Amino acid sequence: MKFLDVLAGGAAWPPPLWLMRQAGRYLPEYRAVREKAGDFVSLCLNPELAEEVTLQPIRKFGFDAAILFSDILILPMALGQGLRFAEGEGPRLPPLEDVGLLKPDRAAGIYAPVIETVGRVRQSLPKETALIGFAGGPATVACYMLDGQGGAFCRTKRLAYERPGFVREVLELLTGASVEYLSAQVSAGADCVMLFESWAGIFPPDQFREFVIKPTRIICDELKKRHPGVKIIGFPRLAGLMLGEYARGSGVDAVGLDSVTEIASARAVCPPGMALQGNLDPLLLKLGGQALEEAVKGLMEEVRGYPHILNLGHGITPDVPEAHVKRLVELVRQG
Ligand code: 1CP
Repeated sequence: MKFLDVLAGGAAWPPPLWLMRQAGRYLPEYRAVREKAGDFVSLCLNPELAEEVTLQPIRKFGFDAAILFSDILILPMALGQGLRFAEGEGPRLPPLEDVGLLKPDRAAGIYAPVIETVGRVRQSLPKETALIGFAGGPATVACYMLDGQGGAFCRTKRLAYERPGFVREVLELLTGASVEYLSAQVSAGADCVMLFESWAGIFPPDQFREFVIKPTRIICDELKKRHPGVKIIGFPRLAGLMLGEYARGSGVDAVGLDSVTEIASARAVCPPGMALQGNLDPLLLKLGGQALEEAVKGLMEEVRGYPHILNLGHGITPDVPEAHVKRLVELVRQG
């Protein structure tokens, strides 16, 4: 599988391609299924419908990898924290006060439909298409659990200084739960996994080491012990100058780059031969035209001869025209 060969450090031309959030609201067929499911969480927990939306972008664009349709917040929900998605506003959880209220022993029973989706998707996918399982990085998931919603994560930031023991407890629980969750995905047929540490960039260096790198290291070591050879992509968004330490110290096989990180600079601080993923600005995919053409050509030149997976620097937005995605695929495939 070309995708897995690149993750293992081999260069491929043209590079493999997929897009973060490739299943989503920019696709009319997604919006139709989403309507049928009712709310977003019900869609994530319905294996038949979740399988369908996972496959939609593969059928339409022929990406090299499918990503399981779910959300990073399904894990805290399975651990017993309330979760709802406010229409047009994003997730809402009751801000966590006491780790003792979480029920890690019951989580697997609640996320079982997600694991079933993994098995179904692997059966349906073409053999040459990789299936990516995922979880949120513990620090990012903790941000949502402690603040109860996206934003500046002020409560999490304050707690990290004032009650670091509490934050550590949350992270330890999440780290263990993430190992079980990801291990179940691999056992069910995920070819590799990705850790979305989307808010890694809000932590200063010492907290970054303790809250981002350390839990990731534990997850990678344990997953590799249970599933020798399994590949893990880490996405420490906005890590800045901490990227090198993350790439060398966290145990991941590849790193996803955000759009503000220069690829040559990333290469200079990552272990030689480590696969990189990214990092086209999602706005370019919305704009299309000359700006997109030039950026894709530049990115392709930049990554030629290196192990690189072409992707965006963050998720595709709902306002992206399908024609721009088609053009991106064309530009990448023609090499
Ligand atoms: O109404 C809808 O249809 C919900 C929109 C939506 C979708 C399609 C959400 C709500 N989540 C998802 C799917 C999703 N989320 C996937 C599926 C696979 C894919 O196609 O990529 C994945 C991998 C995620 C991961 C995720 N969820 C992250 C990490 C990546 C990132 O974008 O930074 C985060 C931070 C979330 C939380 C979340 N879920 C949904 C929203 C709108 C958000 C962000 C909330 C915020 O603004 O903080």
